[in-house]
Amino acid sequence: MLDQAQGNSLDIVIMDGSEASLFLRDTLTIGGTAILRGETADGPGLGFALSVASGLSMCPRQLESRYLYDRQGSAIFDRITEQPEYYLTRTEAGILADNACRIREITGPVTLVELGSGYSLKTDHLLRAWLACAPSVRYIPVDVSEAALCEACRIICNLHLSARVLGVNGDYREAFPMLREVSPVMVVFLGSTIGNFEPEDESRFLAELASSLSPGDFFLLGVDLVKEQLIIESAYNDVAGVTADFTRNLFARMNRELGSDIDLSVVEHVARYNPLRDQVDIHARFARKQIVRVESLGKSFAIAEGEMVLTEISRKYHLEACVPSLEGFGFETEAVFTDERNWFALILLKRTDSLSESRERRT
Ligand code: SAH
Ligand code: AVI
Repeated sequence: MLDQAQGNSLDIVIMDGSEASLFLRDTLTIGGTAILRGETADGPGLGFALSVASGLSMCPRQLESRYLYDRQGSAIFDRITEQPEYYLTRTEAGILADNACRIREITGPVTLVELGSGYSLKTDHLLRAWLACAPSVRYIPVDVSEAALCEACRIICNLHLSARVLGVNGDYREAFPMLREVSPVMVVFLGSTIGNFEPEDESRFLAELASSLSPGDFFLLGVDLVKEQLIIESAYNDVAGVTADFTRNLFARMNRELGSDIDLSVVEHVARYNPLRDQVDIHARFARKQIVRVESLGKSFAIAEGEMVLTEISRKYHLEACVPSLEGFGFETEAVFTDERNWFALILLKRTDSLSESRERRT
């Protein structure tokens, strides 16, 4: 499939092993912008159907949060970031604006690989800092949301003509094998998106990331810090109801893609902070009984009146615990940047020379 963007041309190709690696080298050395559609991209395949069927069979029922981000979901998330109650994006953007040049001083001219990049809006602070020091920058955004990824690549290639951009449309892990090839690299994971993982998934992710990086590579991680309950809860219960639309969109997506016929007016958004677990639990509460049909699998699920389906968790962090825990995966801390209220932190880590020592420290 060939998609023509204004300015640079935007090739959309299907990723496959050795071809992908050649393509990667070409795009990043010769220049231009391209998107690789990975095997885990959300195509018309069975992925969403299987995930919904598996999640609705659980007790209690829970859905995978990556499916919140189709075209509509990414656009709604973008509106969430503009809500007055949602302090995360604004605060992290301020920290990046203040510290991007310092980060570039520490890392040198590394390739930037961004996981869950969305529209890459905050990343512009990093791209500008990189371009202030060198004529070009290599940037690899990775996202399951094809719509957000394509839009981001278009904007960046129009804004920064010398940037070499390769979008990877798929799961975060799909980019891990290419990290060695593009080293020296800084993996960027912003927005506190790491907080959307269950703790055991977070540990697996960090271990895999550390072993995919080469010694001396960098990892820039954004984390939302524990703070007053009311401030956190308000961020997930904005008055305009945009976060509620975000939750509801997961079920609208089932109607669009799975052949279900859910009455969206009965789906209520419930977001509560659990201070014992330092996390926001986001549920869809069904005000009336509904049958969720997954046509391609020939399965139906009866959701009872008042039943809650977990759609997402958002964990919050204590710096004092988070930094040593990250170091236990094979990173050393280069710098920690926060805002004046200490609401959010950007942690700059470097992959240590050996992983075995850190594994021992972790166990
Ligand atoms: N980094 C941006 C966007 C955060 S929203 C910011 O800080 O504002 C989370 C992003 O991660 C979305 O764009 C979503 O599509 C993407 N995402 C969620 N799960 C993913 C997964 N498993 N693999 C790749 N991308 C994922
Ligand atoms: C992407 N992620 C970090 C957001 C968060 O704050 O956990 C997702 C979100 N869900 C509802 N509002 C925002």
